[in-house]
Amino acid sequence: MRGALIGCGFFARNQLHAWRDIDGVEIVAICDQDEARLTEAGELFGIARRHADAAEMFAEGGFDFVDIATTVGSHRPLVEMAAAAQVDVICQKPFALNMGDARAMVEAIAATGKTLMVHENFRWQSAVRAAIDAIRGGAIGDPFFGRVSFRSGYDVFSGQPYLAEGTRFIIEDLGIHILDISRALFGDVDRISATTRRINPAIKGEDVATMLLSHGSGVTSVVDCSYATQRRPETFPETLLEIDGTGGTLRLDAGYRLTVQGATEAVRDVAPPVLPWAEQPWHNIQESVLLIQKHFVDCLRSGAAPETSGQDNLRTFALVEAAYLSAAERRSVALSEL
Ligand code: NAD
Ligand code: 89Y
Repeated sequence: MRGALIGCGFFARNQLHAWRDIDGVEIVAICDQDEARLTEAGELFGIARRHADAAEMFAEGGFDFVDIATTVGSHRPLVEMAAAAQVDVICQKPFALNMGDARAMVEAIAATGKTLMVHENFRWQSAVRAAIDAIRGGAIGDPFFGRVSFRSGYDVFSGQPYLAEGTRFIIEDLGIHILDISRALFGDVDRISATTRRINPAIKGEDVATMLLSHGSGVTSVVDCSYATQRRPETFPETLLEIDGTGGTLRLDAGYRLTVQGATEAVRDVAPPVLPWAEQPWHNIQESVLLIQKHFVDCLRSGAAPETSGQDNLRTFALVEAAYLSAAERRSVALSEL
């Protein structure tokens, strides 16, 4: 399976490492408008075919799928180029700038019969996945309450300076993952209510968001995110969980400790492995990159739809849009409004 990757920036390095770890996959071409980044990635991963222009790379062809690892502004034109070239697509989050673009991108790939998956990797973190499996397996009966929480003071701006520049920050960048985990645990959402704050005066967008979700399943979940939380130990980039069900309770606590109290009680260390190319504390996210990319390849081979297909991700992305609308208008928002 031959792939091409567009966008050789901060995060793409993880994706290139992960592709190298998957049997039967080779990245045969890379693209970046920034010459220095293109050269650095090409040298590091031994990829000779390098393009400054994505249109030129698609015109030359020679690959089965494209991995779009650029920031959100370029996603729609690049997905549309991939549709015209009839290749499968994996695209980074946030998928789109708005719902209209997101729907158009899903339709463009659907018309080709190819696969479109959003790189929505947090639900693939092994600790989070252990909790999802326990809930889906009925370990605590039917859940009725969940708290899905990400609170940190980690400096994400030094590696990703653009995060300080946008008028939208934490919901669009990080909350999107945490909302997606809530969907993976409790299903789709009917209504959301959100408040936001900016605590860090050096950035333009909100760095605190607190969201209340009513799921169609009857679960109420609280999704809370902060990059303004100074605490020790620093838990970046862990998502913590507290879930009550009709038959017990589940907690994923700091330090990757999973406690399930159902018919029996079990406490497990679900810490992710540190892959040879990974570095702490990012190893948790880095392992999930390998797992989600393996899932993409498995789906291409079997013909199954990926868990976070473009179509599926419309519902996570809609939560982001609805949360901003709720915070701006100080009211709860039905997802049917979007
Ligand atoms: P970055 O700015 O460091 O890198 C993006 C690269 O894309 C840059 O080198 C830029 O020159 C290149 N680029 C932009 N438009 C292009 C185009 N049209 N053609 C060719 N090259 C182009 O950004 P990043 O921090 O690597 O983030 C990339 C994406 O990954 C973002 O959407 C971000 O939200 C996402 N991300 C995801 C995770 C995760 O865990 N899933 C973590 C970090 C970042
Ligand atoms: O961009 C973000 C992401 O997707 O995961 C963590 C991050 O790098 C900073 O919030």
